[in-house]
Amino acid sequence: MIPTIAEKESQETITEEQEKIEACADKPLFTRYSGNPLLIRDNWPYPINSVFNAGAVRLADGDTLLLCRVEDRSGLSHLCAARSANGVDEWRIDPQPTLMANPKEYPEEIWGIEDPRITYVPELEQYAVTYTSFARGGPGVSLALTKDFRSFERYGVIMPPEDKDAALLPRRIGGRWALIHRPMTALGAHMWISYSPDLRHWGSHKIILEARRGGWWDANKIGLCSPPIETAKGWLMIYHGVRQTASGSIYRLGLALFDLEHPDICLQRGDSWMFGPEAPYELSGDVEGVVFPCGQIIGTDGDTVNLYYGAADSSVALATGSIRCLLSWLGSNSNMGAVSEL
Ligand code: BMA
Repeated sequence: MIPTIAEKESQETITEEQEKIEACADKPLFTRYSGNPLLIRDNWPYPINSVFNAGAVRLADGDTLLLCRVEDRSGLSHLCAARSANGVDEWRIDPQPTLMANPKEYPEEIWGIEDPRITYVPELEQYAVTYTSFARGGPGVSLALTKDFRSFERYGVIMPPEDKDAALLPRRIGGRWALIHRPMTALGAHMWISYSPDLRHWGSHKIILEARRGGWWDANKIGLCSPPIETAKGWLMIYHGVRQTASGSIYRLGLALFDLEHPDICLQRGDSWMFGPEAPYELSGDVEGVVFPCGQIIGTDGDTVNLYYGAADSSVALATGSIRCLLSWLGSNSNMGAVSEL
């Protein structure tokens, strides 16, 4: 039987998609930008020790904004925005810190603020910035809302110490806001989800992904990297796993997929890590052997992922991947049996 035009077109689309997925097999999941590192201490308009672990977002005017963690020469961190038209070079860096710790009003920020993640929330028409506030009692999760990265409405601590690596989902799930975060408990450092009606009161806490044990690359300590990516197949989460070795920790990246309407349900988790410290700027710096993304920008094709990551706690670098390839890799490299090993 001769296929109708509609059948033929849909067949062609399926074949094209299949070809694109097959093309993933020959490529690394993330490719480093040849001009890495993107931002280093010497680029800064004022004296600092280091710049790393930046949140990322595309602004309404098309600019890429990186909200960088900047460690000053006292050792404490603040956040500073860098903007660029192409997300790669010609960065315009705020001449002064964009968001400073304010320990007078927020004592939990006494030892600085670190590692921001940015989520644009259409319902609020604002960006939600979740960051680590370094209190005497340890790191906690704080939240601030902003429209323009110039003025911020602080909500203060939303998860008390010890907790970090948090990002808000961009929309309510079942009527409630959802936050992914990483408290430390007697059981270890696992990823949790919590829900809130108003971004201030949080409950219904639940573990969504456990650090594995023993010899695994992600044994003992994991945490969300950049904010979850919403795909047709689920929330795609890039997370870091820490391997403790005799000569220090290695921070590498893994992938997991969670149900769209039930983000506490893990659908797939990669067995192996898919990106780790290899380049010279990742292997040497203030903390060697660290890749630590806090943000990504999805390309206008809906598939390209520009992942911005801190390298060795000393610079900001960029690597590019494809959502299609990440999902296809997960499909053939995941083992749900490894999720619960506690
Ligand atoms: C983590 C965080 C990150 C840092 C990493 C490696 O615990 O503090 O900010 O990049 O350690 O030092």
